[in-house]
Amino acid sequence: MKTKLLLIIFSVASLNVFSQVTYDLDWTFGISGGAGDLTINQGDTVRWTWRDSSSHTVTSLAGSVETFDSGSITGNGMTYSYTFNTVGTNPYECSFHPVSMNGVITVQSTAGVEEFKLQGFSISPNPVLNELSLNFETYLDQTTIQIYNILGKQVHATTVSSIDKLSSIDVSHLAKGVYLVTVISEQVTHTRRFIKN
Ligand SMILES: [Cu+2]
Repeated sequence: MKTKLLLIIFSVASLNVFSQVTYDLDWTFGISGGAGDLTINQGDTVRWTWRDSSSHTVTSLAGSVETFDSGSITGNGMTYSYTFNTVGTNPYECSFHPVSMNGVITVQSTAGVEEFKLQGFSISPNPVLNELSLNFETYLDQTTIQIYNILGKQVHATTVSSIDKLSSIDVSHLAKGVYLVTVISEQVTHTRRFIKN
């Protein structure tokens, strides 16, 4: 925990390294009740893609911190993109179908938060008997760890909201053999091979 705090304080000097991300949302009937919701960072873009042939809009509602309106767009595969620069919430809807097409884009501040990108990782020991250690170069935000056997069958999957530089997985229950451990974080994927004894 102490390490994480120090990293955050240290990173205030490097705010501009934040990379912008484009998020994709399908835009069709039934995108409501949370399906149209996203939480993004300041400077990120949302791209809505029309998934039917009806006319729709992407229109911010009163109460949105930003004002945006695609106007009426018709055609499967058509898109509308908007880049969010203001921190806050943005309820929006299709003005033709407000009940069945709506959502909320929540924009988080990037101030004071370092972007910790997965830049690969090392594992030890290899071969492993009981506990596989994963060594990351940085602390990571939301991260998924998956283990696949040689046949491509997933035998382990965990997703955590944050992960320390050194983490371990209990693999004592796995059969002897060759496995792949895949780590996915912020749309970056890295895989390592290990042998379970
Ligand atoms: Cu619509």
